[in-house]
Amino acid sequence: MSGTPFVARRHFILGAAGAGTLAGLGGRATGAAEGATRLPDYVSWKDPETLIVHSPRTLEMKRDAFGSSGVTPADQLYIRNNLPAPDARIVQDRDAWEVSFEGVRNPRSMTLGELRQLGVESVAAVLQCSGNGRAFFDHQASGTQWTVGAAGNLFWSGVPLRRVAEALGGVADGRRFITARGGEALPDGIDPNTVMVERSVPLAALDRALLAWEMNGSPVPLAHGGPLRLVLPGYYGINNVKYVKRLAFTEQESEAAIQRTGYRVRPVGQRGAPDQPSMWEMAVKSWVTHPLRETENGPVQILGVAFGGDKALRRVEVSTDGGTNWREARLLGPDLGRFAWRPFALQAELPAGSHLVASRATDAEGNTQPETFPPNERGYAHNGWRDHAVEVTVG
Ligand SMILES: Nc1nc2c(c(=O)[nH]1)N[C@H]1C(S)=C(S)[C@@H](COP(=O)(O)O)O[C@H]1N2
Ligand SMILES: [Mo]
Repeated sequence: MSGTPFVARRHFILGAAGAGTLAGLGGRATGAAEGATRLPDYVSWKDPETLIVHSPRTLEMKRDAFGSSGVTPADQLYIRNNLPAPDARIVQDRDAWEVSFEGVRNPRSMTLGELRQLGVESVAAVLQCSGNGRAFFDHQASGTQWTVGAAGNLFWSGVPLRRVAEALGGVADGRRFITARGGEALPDGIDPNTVMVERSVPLAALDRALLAWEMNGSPVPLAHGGPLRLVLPGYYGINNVKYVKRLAFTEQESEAAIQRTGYRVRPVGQRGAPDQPSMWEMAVKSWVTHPLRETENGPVQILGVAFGGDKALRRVEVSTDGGTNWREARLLGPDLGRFAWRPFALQAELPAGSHLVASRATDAEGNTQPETFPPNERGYAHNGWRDHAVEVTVG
């Protein structure tokens, strides 16, 4: 990479990628030469240089912003809100936040202050939107055109949900799902089921569910679900309900549209229905984060991130010739556990010309990312390695 300072190259990418511009929303602007990126007020504390603003409720992290130290800084983490975030007053007195617990033997509400006394655990986990990679499908799936940046690796701490259930007499008989509802204010005059964020996951997830009040060492920011968020390591983002207000062990899945028909994997052209697979456990995935477009002739460190999803990560391989030859990459830093991602590096020599640089991860059960991933109506769950590869030109 001699000759080209990293910063200069990065700015080239920023300009070429076309940072989203939102007029009239207020918030922080970069003033930098590549054009102002305006952040909505509720996320004005984020780093505009590292984010693409798709809409006021959907912010994506730029591909060149993923570092190689394993954790995603809060101010670079993507944002996905189905509804406007609640008022900032809810994080003024965090310990007063109340959650109602149902489907336990002794149902009642508990405050965050009480929950803190029940127990505490910490976990590193990938948070990834179901539609991360949607932009790589050819069928123009509706929804935000995320490439790789609707994902991050975070440290969470909070109380294991199992401890809370135990403190409330245990899960009631016959309950098969954990159902969590977000604390957003709902518009008047319409059926709540059509708009509310309420998700159900199988009760088996109780062995990993955390009610988290801390993210990366700080109280969970409102934008990321503070004061309290349900964290389900290994499950897609949608199940990680922010500002959780009601937590119920239920016999059936939620009747909310976001559960019944939303986040269902089905063939292109079909409507969502409850008998189709729900976006629950994540699959093995990886992507290259450097180099992305151009690099100098000579040795280069190919960098990226890889994770097993619901399973631990076993290995990641890199190809610089479009998938003909693969070499195992080195996993960097500490193993942060089954649900975390791992940065990887491979030193390569890239001769002048054009190279398709790809990565391909394998989980602990031997599942490897496929070369291609079949389209589905809403463009969920893409982990095909070819579409995630980058075309690098060496000058
Ligand atoms: N209450 C609530 N929880 C929510 C959402 C939401 O809109 N409201 N969005 C979900 C979706 S689709 C994703 S991908 C993640 C995004 O989390 P983040 O905004 O903290 O990155 O939160 C999930 N939890
Ligand atoms: Mo999402």
